[in-house]
Amino acid sequence: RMENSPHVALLPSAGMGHLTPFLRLAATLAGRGCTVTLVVTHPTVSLTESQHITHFLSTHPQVHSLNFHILPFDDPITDNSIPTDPFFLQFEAIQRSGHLLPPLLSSLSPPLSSLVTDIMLAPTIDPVSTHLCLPNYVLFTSCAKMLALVAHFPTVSDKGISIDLDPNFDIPGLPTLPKSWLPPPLFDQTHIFRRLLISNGRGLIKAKGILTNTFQALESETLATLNDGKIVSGLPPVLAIGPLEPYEYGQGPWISWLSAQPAGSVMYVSFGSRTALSKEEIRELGDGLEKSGVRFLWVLKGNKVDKEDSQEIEDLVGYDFLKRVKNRGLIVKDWVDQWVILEHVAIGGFLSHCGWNSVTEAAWHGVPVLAWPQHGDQKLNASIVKSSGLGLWEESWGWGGEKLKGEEIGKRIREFMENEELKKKATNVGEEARKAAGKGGNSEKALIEFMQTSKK
Ligand code: BUP
Repeated sequence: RMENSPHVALLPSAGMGHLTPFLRLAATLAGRGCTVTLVVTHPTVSLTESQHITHFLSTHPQVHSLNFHILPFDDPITDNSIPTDPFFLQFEAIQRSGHLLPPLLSSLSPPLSSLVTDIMLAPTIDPVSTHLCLPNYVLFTSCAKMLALVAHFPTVSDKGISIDLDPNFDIPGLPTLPKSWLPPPLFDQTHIFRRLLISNGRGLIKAKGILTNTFQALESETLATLNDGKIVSGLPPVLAIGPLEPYEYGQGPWISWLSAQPAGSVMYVSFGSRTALSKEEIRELGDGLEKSGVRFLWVLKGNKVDKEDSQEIEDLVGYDFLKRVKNRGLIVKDWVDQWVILEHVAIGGFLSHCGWNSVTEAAWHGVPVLAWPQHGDQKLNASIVKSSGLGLWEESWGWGGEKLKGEEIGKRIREFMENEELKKKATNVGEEARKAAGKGGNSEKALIEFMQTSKK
């Protein structure tokens, strides 16, 4: 342990998109001599989360863990015909259990120096950190543009500004956004996502600092505006510390298949850990991949929550399809190590929902992204993919692919995989990403700054 090193407790919320950056930061801080405690929420929504936490703790014996048993919660607003997203319910359940944290956290030894918490805990953590006299840092797991939206949105709500009529949306100090880029539940006054986003925005301002998994070269304008106090006055300093790197590299049967494919020939297809396409969307995407003529590695999900995902690949895509593409496509349903896949020389592109972790991972490896946002922050993320040169985003595809046909998908995939100009631009983004996180880079400096202020 480093002399005078800080003891940092990390509190992730729910879903792999939130957990992954927390585990990466935990390993990074522990590797740099900090004492680290991971607060483990019970129960988790997905099996993947609990498996990753167990595995992480067993391979990082130097990281301590603290069990946090949350109180069960059912959304009273839920209309039975539209079940609320189980991850949203979990965010709210964690927020409602915040009062259980002070006795747990104050029992730790050596005493804590700071907390690093997920944005979804922001409203609940302020009384906790005040009570324990501990500085709280938010680790924001999406892009800086989404952070700007979260910081600004309470003002929209306070002023009763209607966002329904104007086709555009303004965040002070930033270029106007088309309203269609915002997460759709923001337009529903009663939606749990809107309620959470507003309370998170109010909580955010009380943090000591905000760490984000992005890097200067990717979002310099937004980061500067956030730190100028233009978006909301009193916003704590925003430190870009990304892209966060993995703590281990997994293997799987897919590796031998990938290794048999020519360099740059394979399209990796994944919509992240919490998006399951409908049966029709799966059929059209399969048709598109087939028509594109390119090789592909497709991570398929049949259900939002893995515990409820029991369908076989063949049931989802059909036996005939599997037979037709067997020489150039591999479809998997198990968890894969996406980082290792993106790193592989056979990969030439990534058809992605643009979850923020996926974007930062593609950026690191300089893999061109064909953006196909599905919900939440993903259009904002896709806009960065496009503006940075990391990839292409066909905006007319909208959210998901309700009306999209295989023909169109296939044509785009083929054009995208042949785009040499894009490959060069994505390679440049990769160089910037690795420079930022590497020794002496902006992100490394910001991380050291965080560790030093945490020590005091
Ligand atoms: Br699926 C899958 N293997 O099989 P995002 C995902 N991942 O390593 P999401 C795997 O999970 P949110 C798999 O590399 C990334 O680190 C992937 O996070 C990894 O999207 C993470 O990309 C997924 O942010 O989360 O899952 O939709 O909605 O919170 O953005």
